[in-house]
Amino acid sequence: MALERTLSIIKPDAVAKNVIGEIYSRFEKAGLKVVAAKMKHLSKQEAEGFYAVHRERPFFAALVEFMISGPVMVQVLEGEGAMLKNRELMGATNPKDAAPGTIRADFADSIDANAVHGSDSLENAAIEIAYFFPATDVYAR
Ligand code: IDP
Repeated sequence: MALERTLSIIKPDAVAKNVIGEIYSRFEKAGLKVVAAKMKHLSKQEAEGFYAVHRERPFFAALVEFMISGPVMVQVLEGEGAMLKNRELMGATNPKDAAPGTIRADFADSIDANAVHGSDSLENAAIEIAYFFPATDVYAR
């Protein structure tokens, strides 16, 4: 497996629940390293830009409103197979379908407020990392 980087966001619901540390602990136990991180309250424009691929979906407006409802924690995770490993830790988009022990099964309340974002391909990971972090703010560890 190759060393990869992926973008993760702890969404406003999970930040409000005060489980940033619990989620970071899952990353670390799975062998993923945090190589960049910042807390940020997204503007409407930033959230719309980040989720631009979903612009035509019926849930787009609600998704943007949710993502700007409070601060988020944005991080770059690095590790062997980091993109898929993070997706496995997250669980299915709808927490009702998420496997037991996944982040969404344990911390998410609904498909709208589902605790975490994770890049779904390496191509998107590169785009999403660059959306939030200049290359100089991502650290080799
Ligand atoms: P993912 O976050 O598991 O990759 P995507 O399909 O990329 O899922 O959708 C992005 C986000 O949009 C989801 O995390 C969820 O918050 C929201 N979303 C997706 N599908 C629905 C839906 O059917 N209703 C409401 N919100 C949705």
